Amino acid sequence: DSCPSSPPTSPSQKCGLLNMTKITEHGKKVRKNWTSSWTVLQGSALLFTKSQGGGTSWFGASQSKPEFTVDLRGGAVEWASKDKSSKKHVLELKTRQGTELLIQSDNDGVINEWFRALQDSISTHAWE
Ligand code: I3S
Repeated sequence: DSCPSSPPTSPSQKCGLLNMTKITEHGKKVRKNWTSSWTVLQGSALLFTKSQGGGTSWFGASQSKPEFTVDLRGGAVEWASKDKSSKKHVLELKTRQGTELLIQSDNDGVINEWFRALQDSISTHAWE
């Protein structure tokens, strides 16, 4: 229901508002910069767009270009260890391209759903 434009039968389609920061880019550590991003999972692609003025609607997101896209194929997702962040409910996503991201929501139900969706996408698209 948070992704009105996607077919209800597709498990790897999900979107929502999450906090996100890169921690590594092309294998090099980068400075954290937490931003609130409208996040869209489409098959093996994870898209982040800047959320504008607290607007969380799909309509608003579909009009802004993806700020950043991650290819999940060959990647891995796990719960971030305590030393990675002081925040609660943090996922660590590693891509085959050497990018590491932290993804966070204050809502544990929300982050659990994303954990499952990302795992599902990674295993579904593993052999492409
Ligand atoms: O892993 P760190 O360095 O403790 O991460 C914190 C910093 O990035 C901090 O910003 P600056 O030190 O660049 O001003 C952020 O405001 C914090 O949110 C970061 O820590 P958390 O634990 O929130 O991920």
